[in-house]
Amino acid sequence: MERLGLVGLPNSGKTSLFNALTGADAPVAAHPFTTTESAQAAAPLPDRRLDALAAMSHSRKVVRAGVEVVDIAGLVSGSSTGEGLGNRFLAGIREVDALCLVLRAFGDLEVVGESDPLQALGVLELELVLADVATVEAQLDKRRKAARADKSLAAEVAAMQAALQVLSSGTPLYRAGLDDAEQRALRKGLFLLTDKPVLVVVNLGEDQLEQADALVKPVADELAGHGEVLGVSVKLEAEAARLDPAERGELLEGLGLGEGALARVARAAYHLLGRRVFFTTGDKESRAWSFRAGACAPECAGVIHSDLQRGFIRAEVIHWDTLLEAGSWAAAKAAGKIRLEGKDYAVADGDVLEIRFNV
Ligand SMILES: Nc1nc2c(ncn2[C@@H]2O[C@H](COP(=O)(O)OP(=O)(O)O)[C@@H](O)[C@H]2O)c(=O)[nH]1
Ligand SMILES: [Mg+2]
Repeated sequence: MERLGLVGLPNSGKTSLFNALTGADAPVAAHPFTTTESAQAAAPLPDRRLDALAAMSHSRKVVRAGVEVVDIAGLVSGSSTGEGLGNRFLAGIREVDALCLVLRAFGDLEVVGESDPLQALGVLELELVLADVATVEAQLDKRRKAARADKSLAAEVAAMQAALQVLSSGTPLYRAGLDDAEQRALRKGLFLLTDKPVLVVVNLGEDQLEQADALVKPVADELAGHGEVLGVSVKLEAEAARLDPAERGELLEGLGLGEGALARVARAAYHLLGRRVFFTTGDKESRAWSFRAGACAPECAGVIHSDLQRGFIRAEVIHWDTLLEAGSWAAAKAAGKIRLEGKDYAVADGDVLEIRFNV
């Protein structure tokens, strides 16, 4: 499972968000370092398409896709040089696949800390950038020497030089628009922090819901499309998450929050990680399977079981909404709505599959 790391200043609401996304019960408190070790848990991906398919098939079981969320211990100004929990947070960040920056906008006199999301973004990015500068500088000379003997390392050295130039101007690599080849070259030899894709949660107070757009916009403008920015009242959503589904729906709809922001955060994270889902559905279970964006039918079959990939013949495919309209697999088949696809078919997010195979 891919891993999403929550990163933010103390008391920004990371642990509250972690609990709300994962249904965990980690201690939340107004102290700078309540969390000293990284906690991790799976966040199921809410998916109304899957719920609808399960209802159609009268499935006895529903299995969701998900991402692993990691609550990374306290980052403060100066962390890159050992302040606060120092380098411990850096190690935590190196191990995740994408970052979720949690920026505090809520005001609360009882909770120490600033309520300026743009300023928090600046502090976080600076610490991450400084740590990356140190990593690249420590390796660049060694690689240059190695590249003199081994010409195949030239691209890697060039990518490192380009990265160092970006970082030295204070810019995180996720803002630099590096091309795929450069990114691959960097990932080969270095464990950087800012080369990961980024999602930003602006943590709004319950009293700030009406100003949400005004509070989110400056952060979105600052990132200029290099990361998705979502405004979330984490505390409110965390409280809602503890209710049963009917009550939760009522509360969120009543506040004009629709299905709630947690579903949006989970989905944005999922897409950020380059993951998509296809479904299988039947009376035994309806299930969302996670696959790599762009994968073809045999690779997707392999997500279910390696035998299905090895012995892949064809995939029976229908998009989830077409299947729902038909009312059942049998009805869709009778109406000629089920397509037969071969091994070059690129599976789409939301496809329902049945694999024909022979081993
Ligand atoms: N008023 C208010 N308090 C919040 C909100 N989100 C978090 N808090 C409080 O801020 C404190 C720190 O939250 P926590 O999730 O532990 O932050 P962390 O240090 O980033 O993990 C706790 O007392 C939370 O109850 C919010 O949206 N509104
Ligand atoms: Mg915490």
